[in-house]
Amino acid sequence: MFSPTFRVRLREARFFVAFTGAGMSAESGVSTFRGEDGIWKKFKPEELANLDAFIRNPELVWEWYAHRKKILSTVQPNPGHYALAEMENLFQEMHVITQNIDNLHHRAGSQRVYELHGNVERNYCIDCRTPFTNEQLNVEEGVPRCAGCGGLIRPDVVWFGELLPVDAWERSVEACERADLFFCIGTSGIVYPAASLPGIARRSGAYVVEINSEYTMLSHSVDETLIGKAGEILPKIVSLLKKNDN
Ligand code: BJW
Ligand code: ZN
Repeated sequence: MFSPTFRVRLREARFFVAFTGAGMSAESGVSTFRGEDGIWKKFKPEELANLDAFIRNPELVWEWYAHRKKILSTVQPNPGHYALAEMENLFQEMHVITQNIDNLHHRAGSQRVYELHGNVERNYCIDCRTPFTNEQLNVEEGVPRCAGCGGLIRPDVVWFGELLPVDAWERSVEACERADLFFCIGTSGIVYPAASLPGIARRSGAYVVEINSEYTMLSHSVDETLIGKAGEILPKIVSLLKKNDN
C-alpha cells in the first residue's frame, strides 16, 4: 500500500507534522461535519456556528453544544490517535495541528498539540472573558450565565468569521515551514485558514501525504493520497517506522 517514495520520505523524515480534521475522530464515533452522515446535513452552520446566531438564539446554540458535549464525554481515542501519539517517539520532532475540538489527541497522549478551532471542554464569558470548565456549568438547565458579570457564557470554539487563536496559528505555521514530512488526515480541506497549511508545508519543502477515506479539495495539491481509514492506516505507518528503526 505504501509507495517507494513514501517509504524513503518516511525513513528520512526528522520533523513531522500531522494536521487532522473530523475524519480523525470518526472511528471514535464522533460525527464529521460534511458528507452523507455529516452533522451539517441535519443542522445549518449559519444558524449554529457563528456569533450572530449565538446572540440571536443562545438557547438553540447551547442545546446543540450540550448534546455534542454529552456525546464527546463518552467517546475514546481510536487506534489512529494512539498511533500519532506513539510517533512522537519515532521522529526527532513532531507536532500535531488539529481542527478538532474533541480533545482526543491529548487524551491519547500527544504532547505538542495546536488546537486551531478551540476545545469543547472549555467555555468563557463573552463579556469579561472569565473561563469556565464544563463541570462549572449546568448546560442541561439552559443557557449558562457568568457568576461574576451575568454575561452569556459560550463554548471556547472558533465559529465562522472568527479569528483563530493567534498562538496556535503562529506555532502551526512555523511547524509547517520547518516540516519535512506532513500528513493531512481526515479533513475535507474546505475551511480556511486551516486548509492553507498543507500548501505552506509543501512550498517549504515538506513531502505532503493525505490520508482520507475519499479524495478531497486537497488531493490535487498533495504529493500523494492514501485512501482508507485513519485508524487503520496510521498504525501500519507506525509498524513501518519501527521496522526502519531496527
Ligand atoms: C475520514 C474518515 C476516516 C471520514 N479516516 N478520513 C467565504 C464567505 C464567508 C467566509 C469565508 C469565505 N471563504 C472563506 C471564509 C472563511 C471561513 C471559511 O473557511 N469558510 C468556508 C466554509 C468557505 N473561515 C472562517 O470563518 C474561519 N475564520 C477566519 O477565516 O477568520 C478570518 C475572518 C474574520 C472575519 C471575517 C471573515 C474571515 C473560522 C473557521 C471556523 C471553523 N469552525 C468549525 C466549527 C468548530 C466548532 C464546532 O465544532 O462546533 O470547525 S466549522 C467545522 O469545519 C469545524 C471543523 O474543524 C472544520 C473543518 O472540517 P473538517 O475537519 O475538514 O471536517 P469535514 O466533515 O469537512 O471532513 C471530514 C473528512 O474526513 C472528509 O474528507 C471525510 O472523507 C474524511 N473521513 N471518516 C479518514 N475514518
Ligand atoms: Zn463575565
